[in-house]
Amino acid sequence: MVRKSFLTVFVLGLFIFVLGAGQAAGQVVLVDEGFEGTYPPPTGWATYQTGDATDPGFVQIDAGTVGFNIDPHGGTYCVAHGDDNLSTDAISWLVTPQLVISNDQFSLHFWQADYYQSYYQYHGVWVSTASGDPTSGDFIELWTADTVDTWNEVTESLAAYNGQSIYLAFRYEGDYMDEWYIDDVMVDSPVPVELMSFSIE
Ligand SMILES: [Ca+2]
Ligand SMILES: [Ca+2]
Ligand SMILES: [Ca+2]
Repeated sequence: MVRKSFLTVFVLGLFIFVLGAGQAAGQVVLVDEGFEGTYPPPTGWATYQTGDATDPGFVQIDAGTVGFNIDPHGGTYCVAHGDDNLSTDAISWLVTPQLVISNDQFSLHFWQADYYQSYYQYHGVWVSTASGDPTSGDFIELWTADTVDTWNEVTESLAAYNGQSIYLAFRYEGDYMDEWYIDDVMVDSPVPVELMSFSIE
């Protein structure tokens, strides 16, 4: 029994050592965007408005921006779509740079909140394996949900896109509907694939 306990501790220690070393070496961060830099939009990102012609689209705001009601989640700035009173529905896109998804552990994480929260019409994240321009018609819906007026994190697996190059896009729709706030967007693969099947005998 003594020998077995020793072996267990030794193997467990080795496992933790390998896992610790592996995480540092294996993490891949494709997007880490807090919208603190110049806008519009961050380098490699793009915005599109495919609905009402006067839609201002996603804008960068801080805690003092007139007409907005939620402070950024991290840092000084975030992006938001306002409750603009237009003639027809806004259809607004905030598109990431092209991302190479090289294993099945990648996921999207972002923080979100809304204001005038009972006026929800549509918030979504769309994905394209072809063009990053929404007018090409290549984007399909990856995620959609209403939210609340306190910051909350969304995590969505990108495992289905392993081996592909993709664009992700935040999509807002509405005419004098809610305000949608987005901050601290990450696309990463925190754990290398080869360690996921490691087991202790
Ligand atoms: Ca920020
Ligand atoms: Ca209107
Ligand atoms: Ca809501």
